[in-house]
Amino acid sequence: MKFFPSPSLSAAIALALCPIAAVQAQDFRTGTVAERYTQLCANCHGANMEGGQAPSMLDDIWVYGGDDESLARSIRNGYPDKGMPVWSASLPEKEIRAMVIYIRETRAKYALSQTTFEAPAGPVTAKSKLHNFKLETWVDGVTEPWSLAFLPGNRALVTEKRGQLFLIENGRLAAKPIAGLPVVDNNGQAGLFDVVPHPDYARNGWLYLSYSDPQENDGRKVSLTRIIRGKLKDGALVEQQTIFQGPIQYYRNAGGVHFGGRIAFDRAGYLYFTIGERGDGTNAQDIARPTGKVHRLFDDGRIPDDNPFAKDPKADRTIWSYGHRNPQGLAVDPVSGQLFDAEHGPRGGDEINLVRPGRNYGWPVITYGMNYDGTAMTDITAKEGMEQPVTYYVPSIAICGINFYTGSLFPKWKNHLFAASLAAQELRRLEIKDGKLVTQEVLFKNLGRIRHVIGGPDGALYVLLPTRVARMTPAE
Ligand SMILES: [Ca+2]
Repeated sequence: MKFFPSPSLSAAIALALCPIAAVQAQDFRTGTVAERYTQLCANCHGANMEGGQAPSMLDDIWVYGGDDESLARSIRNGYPDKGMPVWSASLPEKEIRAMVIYIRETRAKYALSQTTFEAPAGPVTAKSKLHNFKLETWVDGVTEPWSLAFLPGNRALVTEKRGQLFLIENGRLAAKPIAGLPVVDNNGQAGLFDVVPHPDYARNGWLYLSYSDPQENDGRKVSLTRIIRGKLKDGALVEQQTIFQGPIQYYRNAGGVHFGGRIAFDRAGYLYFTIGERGDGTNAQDIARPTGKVHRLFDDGRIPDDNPFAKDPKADRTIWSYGHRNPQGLAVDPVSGQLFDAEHGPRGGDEINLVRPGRNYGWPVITYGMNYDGTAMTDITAKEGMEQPVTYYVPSIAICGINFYTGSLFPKWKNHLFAASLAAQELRRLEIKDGKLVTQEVLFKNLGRIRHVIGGPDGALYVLLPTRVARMTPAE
């Protein structure tokens, strides 16, 4: 961190401005991180981190290092000879971690305030590192689209979170939704989620859907992510079968949060899907429960014998991996065959993970985030026996759908991972090699919350915005 880069500033002056003795006598274990910043840091670093007696934390000049560990060390140990107090005695480690997250958030907000983004009504043309591209509306008039699936014959299906499935034929949205869908809990974060065709759809016609299934338990309205499959016939979903339904005791309050809901098939034809921890992190660490997990089944719902907990009588045998918070992205690398998830973290700490069988992804024991209300959660970001993410986002971008690009319109993007984000309204491109992040870039942002991104059979990339599906094609 860069405290007092000018050695000419005397310690005596700094001490007078930042009364070390007074602040260190207090205990700062309660309150939000923003309140703590105002109490302890604003006097020297400025009300908005713009600097004052101590340097700005908004620019990119760091005398003592600007990475997370350097920031934490500077807060912990201070630079008493330069007037920066030692905070280790009065701030627990988790509060120091929360302050690092808060500095990251404030820097990101400031960077955004210094940038102007056009929000044009018509097509957008943009430059990026490997390809320039045009983004234009493909299908308009959808409400909170959650997923998109391409079918043979210039057809596609789009789910709306509110519980409707629409056919798109030759780029035209059908007037009426597909009939015969199950009743969906669409309150809060609940709704109709993914639609994915069977890898052999052309032969068998199976479509897989995930949704929040409403039930009653002890007179309470509850819901949980359920997986079904069915076939399209005469504008209706027929021959419906349940592929996965969790035990009623693990259903949680209807509406509510963290349903997961993404589906993916791997190259061998296994079906994977995600269920979020329903707002209770302890669920994610309990392998008896389906919540906070990635699951693996055969395409007809049978449980493979070689699932990691298939022989454990106390476990939910469908579990593939655990310790997940709210995974709304799931995709298989077309080159390595490896499975990746993207999950919403708390405030700061969204993750992309390489998902391996039986592994523990750490939530809520380890996280790079803090509580939404700005109180500290933990300083533990790594632990033996728990997996580290491929990459994480502080501040959170609210990462959502992910997909690898396998088309040919953008040859330099082939096999790269694309990630949608809701809060930051960004589309990201990531290069991942051997499970490690090589590089990533933001392709565009501020056209609205992005729920998902998927390549089409024409090689274009399709992006789900709040009321439309946009199509990305190469531009000069
Ligand atoms: Ca994790």
